[in-house]
Order: sequence, then C-alpha cells, then structure tokens
Amino acid sequence: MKRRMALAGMAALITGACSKISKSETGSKLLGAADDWHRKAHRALAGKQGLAKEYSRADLSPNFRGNGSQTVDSDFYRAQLVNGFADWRLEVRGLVETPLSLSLDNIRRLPQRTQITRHDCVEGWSAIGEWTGVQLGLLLDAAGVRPEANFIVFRCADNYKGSDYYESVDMVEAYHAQTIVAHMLNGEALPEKNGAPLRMRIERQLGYKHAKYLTAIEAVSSLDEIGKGKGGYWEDTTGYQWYAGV
Ligand SMILES: Nc1nc2c(c(=O)[nH]1)N[C@H]1C(S)=C(S)[C@@H](COP(=O)(O)O)O[C@H]1N2
Ligand SMILES: [Mo]
Repeated sequence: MKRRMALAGMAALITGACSKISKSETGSKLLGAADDWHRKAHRALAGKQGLAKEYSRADLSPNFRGNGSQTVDSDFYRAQLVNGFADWRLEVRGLVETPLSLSLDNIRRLPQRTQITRHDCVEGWSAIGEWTGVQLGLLLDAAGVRPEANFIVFRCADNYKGSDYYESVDMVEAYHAQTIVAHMLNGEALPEKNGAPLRMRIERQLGYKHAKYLTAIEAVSSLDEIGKGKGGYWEDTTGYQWYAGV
C-alpha cells in the first residue's frame, strides 16, 4: 500500500504502531451529530470525496496577495526567515498515539501533492495559486489519531489584532485529499506574506480556514476549550461560520 510505504519513510520519527481507526466511522458519527443544516446540505451535495476544482498553470494569478497577518512579529520568526527556517518545527499532538515534531526537511521528504486551486476570501477577492505540500491525512496516520478525536486544530505563530490566530476542521475535511500542509507556492518556498514556512490548504473551504505560519496540528474531541470555543479566530471574533464551504 502506498500510504504504508510513505509512512515507512517516517520510521525514524515514529516509534508507535499505526492507528487503525476507521475514518468513515468517525465521519459518519460527526455527520449524525451535526446541528448545522448548511454543513449537512453541503456534505450531501458534494459527497465526502468531492474535489475542489483544479486549474492549469495558465490560470495562475501573477501575484498571490497576502491578507490578514503578513508576517509574524517575533525575534524567533525574524531569525528563522534568515536561516531558512532550520529550527522551525511542526508539532502533531493532542489525541494521538505518537506525538511528532517535524522539521521542514522531514516534511519535504514525504510524498508531496501539488494542486492549482482558487482561493476565495470573504472580503471579496480570489486568487489562483499552485500549492505543494504533504497531505494532512498522512501526518495524522503517522501520529496515529485516536478514535476520540473529532476535530483537528491548527495553531499559528502570529497574533492577529490581539488574538493568537487558529483554525479547525472536522475529520472529513482533515482527511480530504486536497487538505495539505503546504510549504511551496508556485514552485517556490512559501513567501513570508503567504504564511512561511508552512500553511494549511483546505481547498473546499473559504480563505480564513487556511491557517498560515503553522506551528502545530492538534487532535481534539471538542472545540469548547479552544480559544473562545467557536473553532477559529474569525468565528470567535466576528461570527464567521465555522463550516466555511465554498
Ligand atoms: N495565521 C494566519 N492565518 C491566516 C490569516 C491570518 O491572519 N493569520 N488570514 C486568513 C485569511 S482571512 C485569508 S483570506 C488567508 C490569506 O492568505 P494569503 O495571505 O496567502 O492571501 O489566510 C488566512 N489564514
Ligand atoms: Mo480572508
């Protein structure tokens, strides 16, 4: 199996066995509990595996603008920018069998996925970019997500207007083929303004779900105790929908 082989490449990082949770079981449990008609309706229409449209190189936006935080205001970040993020680590933690701490090099050596997609921001702009990175599902399998996990929380290095930026998705979105931890935009290392060195791409969801300056991926059973409990920075502060299907 391809996925098994990919995981074997992480052997040096992982000591535990792979988790055998059934994703479809987690997914249907979540759907059954959904109290959000928009989410239910969208899932019914798109299906669990529906892919966001992918474009060709000819469609790429000449400049993929930056929005929200465009840098991280810390000495550590400034130093990492200069040394190619050699000391940056992405943690995979929470409800997992084997917590991981991955360097950029670890991430680059895993199987990669490249996708050209359109980013839609609620503020009324769109841009098409080519993103390369590792599928989130692969990292979650490597860490062995426990069956009690219902959501994946994305932790970011930046503080946006006084709050630590964060986001979250359910397990269906987390394991979607186009949900990747990206380290490249248009074939080059992620620019600072677009979330260097790592950002989420969650292609069936609106722009604010795509967490930049990613530091940790956390498996949790509930979002109640995270931030103000609504699942993300914008959901907490402005009342944007947690389920942000495009
Ligand atoms: N950490 C972090 N992630 C973030 C934001 C932010 O301010 N901080 N802004 C969000 C919003 S509203 C959008 S539209 C996109 C913008 O991505 P871009 O800067 O690559 O255009 O990032 C999202 N992810
Ligand atoms: Mo946005």
